[in-house]
Amino acid sequence: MKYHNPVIKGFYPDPSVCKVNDTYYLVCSSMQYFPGVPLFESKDLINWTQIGHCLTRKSQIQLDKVNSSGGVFAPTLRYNNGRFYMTTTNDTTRQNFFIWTDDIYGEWSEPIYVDQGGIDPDLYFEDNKTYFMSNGTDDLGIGGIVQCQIDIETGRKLTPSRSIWQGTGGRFLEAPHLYKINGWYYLLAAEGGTEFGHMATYARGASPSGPFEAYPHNPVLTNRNLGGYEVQAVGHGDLVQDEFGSWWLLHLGFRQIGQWIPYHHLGREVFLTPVTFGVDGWFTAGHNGTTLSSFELDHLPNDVNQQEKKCYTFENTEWEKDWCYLRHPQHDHYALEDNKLVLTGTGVTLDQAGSPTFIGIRQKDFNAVISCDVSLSNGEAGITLYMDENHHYDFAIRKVSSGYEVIERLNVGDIKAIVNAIDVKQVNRASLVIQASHTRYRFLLQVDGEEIELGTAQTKYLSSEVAGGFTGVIIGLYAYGEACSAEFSHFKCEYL
Ligand code: 6LW
Repeated sequence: MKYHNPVIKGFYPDPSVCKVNDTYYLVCSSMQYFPGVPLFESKDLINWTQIGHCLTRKSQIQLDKVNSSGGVFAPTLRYNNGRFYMTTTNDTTRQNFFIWTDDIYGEWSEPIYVDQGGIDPDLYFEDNKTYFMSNGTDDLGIGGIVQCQIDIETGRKLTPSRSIWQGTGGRFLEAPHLYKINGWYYLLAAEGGTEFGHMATYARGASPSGPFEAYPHNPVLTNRNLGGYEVQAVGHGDLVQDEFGSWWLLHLGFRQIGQWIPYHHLGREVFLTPVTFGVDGWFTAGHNGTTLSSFELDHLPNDVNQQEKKCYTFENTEWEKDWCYLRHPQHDHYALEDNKLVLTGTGVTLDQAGSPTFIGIRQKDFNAVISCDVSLSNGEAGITLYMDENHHYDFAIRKVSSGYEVIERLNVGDIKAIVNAIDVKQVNRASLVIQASHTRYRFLLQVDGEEIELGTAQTKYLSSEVAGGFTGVIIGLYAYGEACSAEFSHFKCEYL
């Protein structure tokens, strides 16, 4: 059976997975977007369905004013004694915390904070003990993967924080996950930074607190030596065993725009890579330690059929699952109906690290046709291809003194310009179409069945390599202006 990577497309970084009975559950980081920590389920590790988010209340996570790519960093999802736990970091306040639920399809608890620094927290449960790990510096000032024991009811530290492994010398040692497999304790981590030098490394020991011996052939997984290969930056993974006893790594990676075009704008996505344990107890991963865009494996059940949703509309998506806001929205500015959306603008623009009137869906692939009808009274409303407040392309209709105009605005760093505009006189509605490819977006106004091209813009100027940060392009619908009431209908994002 053959499957294609990524198994979850679009800006869904830092995956963590656990298996309960016959179902796999997976979470990802979400930075400044709300709700936070998208939550998925699967029966086969290949087809994933979002079931909600873990952070759905402002009391769980404070995102007001967090910078782009601040906020919610990597999470870990674990299950112990009938209870799910999700631990993560609010990187803006530098606080590690966890929440829990006894119903993964329901609400999660209020945050329980842990007084250990660093990022990428992990939980490991054994013999009524809870081990909490993160990267950073321990109480003796030693760096590495730092561990303490905590009271899982209160989060209180029960032991000092101690560095238990210092990695293999790569920069940015992070993403620790501890497992007990066949009598050995395995400590998996990431090194090299979440870009082209990214790696997965690991060590093993006879105790949950080490000492740990590094796998002799680290990194166990990296694409850093595959110059020109589309899949790059693989690392930051979590191990899981399937019902047939095979092991897998779900990890992040990104797809660059082209074979020799080292830019990515879709964000870091979720990849599935096979893992093999040797008789010596060490494991290897992937194809000679690399991740491929597809794997053909005889130990995958033949009845697994990889499905992919290609068309997203208002009618076939769910506002609270598929869509997201920038930080905390003012809900009375959003009228979310099954087949239309009415947005009320404010004075907050897309150029501010705030919460403009904006609701978005992750761009999940390169080639797409994005379309929506927009009508408004005042102000401005339309579609934005949004990486952050300094890197977004806006395709909108706006009120001007002579009536209305449709504009193409490019915002790339210090360059913020309306590069094309069409005067639509007294017509206060527009049918907007954006054609997306690997390298370009084309902006077309549909008038009486004809398409008028306003212009095009390169995808690479919305890439993480240009913008920086840890997110990916979000297809946003927005309204701006105190007196702006905008109606959106017939939204469709079709991947080709
Ligand atoms: C994540 C950490 C990282 O917590 O980026 O670069 C953070 N490495 O593993 C956000 O994705």
